[in-house]
Amino acid sequence: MDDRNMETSSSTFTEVSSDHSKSIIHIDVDCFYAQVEMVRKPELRSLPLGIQQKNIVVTSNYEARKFGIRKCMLVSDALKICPNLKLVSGEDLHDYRAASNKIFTLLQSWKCPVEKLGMDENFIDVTNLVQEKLKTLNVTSITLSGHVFSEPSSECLCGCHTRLKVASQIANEMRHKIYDELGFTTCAGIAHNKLLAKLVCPFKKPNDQTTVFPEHGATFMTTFQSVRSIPSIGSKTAEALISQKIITVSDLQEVSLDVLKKHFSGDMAVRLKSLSAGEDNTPVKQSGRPQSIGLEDSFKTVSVKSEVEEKFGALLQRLLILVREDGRIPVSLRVTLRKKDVKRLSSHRESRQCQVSPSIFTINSGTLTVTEAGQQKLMSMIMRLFNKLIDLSKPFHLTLVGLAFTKFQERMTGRSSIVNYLMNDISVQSVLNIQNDCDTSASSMDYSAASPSSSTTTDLSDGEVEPSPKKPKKVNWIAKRRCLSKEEVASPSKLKVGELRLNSKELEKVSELRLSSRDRSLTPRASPAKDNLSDTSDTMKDVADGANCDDCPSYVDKEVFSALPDEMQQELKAMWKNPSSSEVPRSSPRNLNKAKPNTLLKYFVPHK
Ligand code: TTP
Ligand code: MG
Repeated sequence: MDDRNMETSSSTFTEVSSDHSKSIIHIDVDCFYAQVEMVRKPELRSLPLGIQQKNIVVTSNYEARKFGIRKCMLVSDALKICPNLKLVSGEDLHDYRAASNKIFTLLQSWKCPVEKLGMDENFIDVTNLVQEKLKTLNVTSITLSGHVFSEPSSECLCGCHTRLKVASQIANEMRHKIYDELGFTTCAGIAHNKLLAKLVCPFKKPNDQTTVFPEHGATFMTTFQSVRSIPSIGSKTAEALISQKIITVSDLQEVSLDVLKKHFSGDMAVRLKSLSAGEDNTPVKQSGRPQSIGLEDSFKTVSVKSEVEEKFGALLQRLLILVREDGRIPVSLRVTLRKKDVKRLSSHRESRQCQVSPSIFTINSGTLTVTEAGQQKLMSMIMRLFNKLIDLSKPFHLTLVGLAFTKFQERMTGRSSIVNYLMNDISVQSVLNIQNDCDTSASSMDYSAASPSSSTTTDLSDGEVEPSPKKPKKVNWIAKRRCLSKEEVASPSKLKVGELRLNSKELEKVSELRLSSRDRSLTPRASPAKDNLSDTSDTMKDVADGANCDDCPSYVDKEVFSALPDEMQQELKAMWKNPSSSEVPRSSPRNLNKAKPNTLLKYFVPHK
């Protein structure tokens, strides 16, 4: 600790640590995969049970843990210490994902923000719910449910003790409901921030809960022997800290901010100090659908290209099933490798990603599918990325390959968006033209914890920086005319892009019918375009007239125009009437390639 000025943990962070206003619960399912199997087959409950992926026991029930079975143990080692260990394959993640989703859905019934973290963990911000409950509770009678890391020495003036006690009651309620409705026992951590709630959660495992009060945050943190125990410290940061002889969380508390700043950015140094003191102001972000869907396969070593290709092929097959279940259209693909590197203390991953043309995917009867040819295209993209990551002129040794779709096309936007008309039931080949082979990411390192075997990574973090898909370079429009029946026109969802194909000449012309983002609202009442009309009554008349296109410009195909939904017709008419109502400058055919962000053009691509 030569290069370090000693500093007390509280000296720099008193301001942050005085904010105890939040009440956060972290819930983790006990021996998750094993419980899913035991719920499915109750006879497994009384047996020591291990969940096997390849030659590894990824988890085991608590009966097996009595024998010393630990997560990620080799099957051979596990059987040595527990010959009666019942092994169940955990390679198919379907039921685990389904159980995970059920728990997440159940937790949402408390109407608080729920952030899903991996398969079996959730953060719930119950701050508002606690406040609501406090209105009806007798404060003096509120007791803490479960355990406490350490009894508070004196009452905190901000009232956080009472709030956290109420939160502990809510956590208890949640855990009981999960058990009663889904059959899973869980652990919970309760604290005024996510960091402490997560770290205190396993304090009394299994099937119990623990609260840590703010005054004990820093002390609680000193119980962790490795800086790596802090969730946001990955292996790279840990390595950098260890190289400065900062090994335990206490070491991190003691090192001065100035010393840290020599090795990390200012923000990072401050963040590290805060974390070491048990401070964390990151919000619980309501989870939506995962930002990426991925799979990884780890193995002892693979050094031959054809074997790598085989591994990727198998991963791709499984990944396509996940993507089909998700339903969104991927537009970006990431390949990850873990190279065996004896020189480094820890293994490291490298990734590359490229954009994927949505035309690879089609939607048949609402189901996302990929043809054989599409799969081959994906495989060649994968191998191209692989070639960029590996210098094939030299020997290589891999211990993991991973595949993930990291960006998805949003199929729906705002209620009044023109996109809705085009995107409902859309046949994907009609959307953006995104280059297949454009590698957009520099080689990047991924320091998230490696899973011992195939695993699903549903990345929910904001931290992942991904390049946005490039805007279409070329936008040609497609010719096909068809007049829809009245019912079809009446139902925008039935108006598929495939039925709106125009010929390229027409499209060049129609492209001049700019729809600025401001003008996306299609109802005459809400449309700024309409607001600029000199004669509002005409517009209203047009609505009544339906597909009347007498005043359409000559180049507009009336058949095609009549197939558009009424609201879209109104908007187009409004713009023909008053071109200046649109903020977008009149585009020449040359400008077709530069479709404005919210023009119709954006939603069409060359016919393949
Ligand atoms: P954990 O919550 O780490 O473990 P667990 O729920 O099995 O046990 P605990 O009672 O200690 O919480 O992980 C959740 C699931 O993720 C686990 O059941 C199996 C899977 N898993 C892997 O696939 N690979 C891994 O390396 C680990 C640690 C878990
Ligand atoms: Mg768990």
